[in-house]
Amino acid sequence: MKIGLLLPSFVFAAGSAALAAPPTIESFDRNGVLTFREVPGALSYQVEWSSQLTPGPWSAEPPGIPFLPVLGTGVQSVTVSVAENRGFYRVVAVMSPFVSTFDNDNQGLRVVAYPFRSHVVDPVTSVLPWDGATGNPAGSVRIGDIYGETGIAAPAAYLGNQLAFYRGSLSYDLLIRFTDTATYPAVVLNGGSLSLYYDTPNPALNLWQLRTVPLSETGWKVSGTGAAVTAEVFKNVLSQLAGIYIYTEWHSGADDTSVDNIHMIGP
Ligand SMILES: [Ca+2]
Ligand SMILES: [Ca+2]
Repeated sequence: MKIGLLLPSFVFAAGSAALAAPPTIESFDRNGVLTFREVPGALSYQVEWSSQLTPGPWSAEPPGIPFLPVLGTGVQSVTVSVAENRGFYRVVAVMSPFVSTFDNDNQGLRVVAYPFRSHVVDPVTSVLPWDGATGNPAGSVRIGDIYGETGIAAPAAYLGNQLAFYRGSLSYDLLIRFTDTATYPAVVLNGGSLSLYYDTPNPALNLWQLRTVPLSETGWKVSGTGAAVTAEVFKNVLSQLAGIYIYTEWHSGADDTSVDNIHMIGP
């Protein structure tokens, strides 16, 4: 999974403006010194080139650079060839997916009390029970009817600036044992000042079911108003995530829900 772009020409490169998508290009001078800002969650970077902006194809073969390590310094510079009089470069981040398979513990997730179609800045959380006997395969988390609206919350490593996952997806396996047979918000992204929610029909009862939610605006709604979400708002929330919540409350009354195999992957 890769993201990011940069579009300066080999020769018309000086002071190229960065695009909105990460990793952002800070500068690209006539000597081929290309400086870009690193993104959270990247495993490595590569510089790709193409003779045309769209549709590519893009290649990391020379004069591209197939591997650049993460320096963790925020910004790094590399030198690329500007000998050729045509083409474009871009920097691509190879993203590390977030994965929770709950083999041995709850992996830092918490139970969260959240009004799933509203917004709370700092919701109440509590310890998430780990279930070594149940799972897909065994090892999962299991949540009862703890709060008025109950879900599970991702740990801090999933939060902050996760814009690099834009156009990726969040998926998980869910097993519910009680249902209202109703549509509820399956996932919430808390952006600090507002939340976005993604409605889905109820899962089937007593059956592990894979759910995949897009990390792009289509299908998401704004907390409180229920308004559709623009790309700008979605990317803004993804760039300052204060919470990711998976709904486990599919019944008015008792709940007993298992969750396994959470994957947040890039595009
Ligand atoms: Ca498992
Ligand atoms: Ca309930």
